[in-house]
Amino acid sequence: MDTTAWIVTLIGLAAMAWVVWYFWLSEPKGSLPANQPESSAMKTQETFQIEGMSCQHCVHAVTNALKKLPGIEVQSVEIGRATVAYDPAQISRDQLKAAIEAEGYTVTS
Ligand SMILES: [Cu+2]
Repeated sequence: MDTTAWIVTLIGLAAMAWVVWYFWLSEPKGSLPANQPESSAMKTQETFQIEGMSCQHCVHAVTNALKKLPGIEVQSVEIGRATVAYDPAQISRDQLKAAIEAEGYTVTS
């Protein structure tokens, strides 16, 4: 009875030690391929085709309008187009479109 209890305890300790060792060892491996850990919540990527943009002023206006919104990562803005990643739990495509149109441009798709 005592011997069995010792064996069980030792196996339990060995198992716990192995789990700790395993996670310590695997942690750096697991973080290597994750290039964008912060943007994992930004699941939805959307490109808006925008009419009415003609110069860098327009690019800045659209960029700033989008950056003010919550749950959004502005990926690229150029004349006629804006690409963003956003968290649909925080903001909708319609709200993004409305923010661009509030600056005086037209979202065509
Ligand atoms: Cu302009």
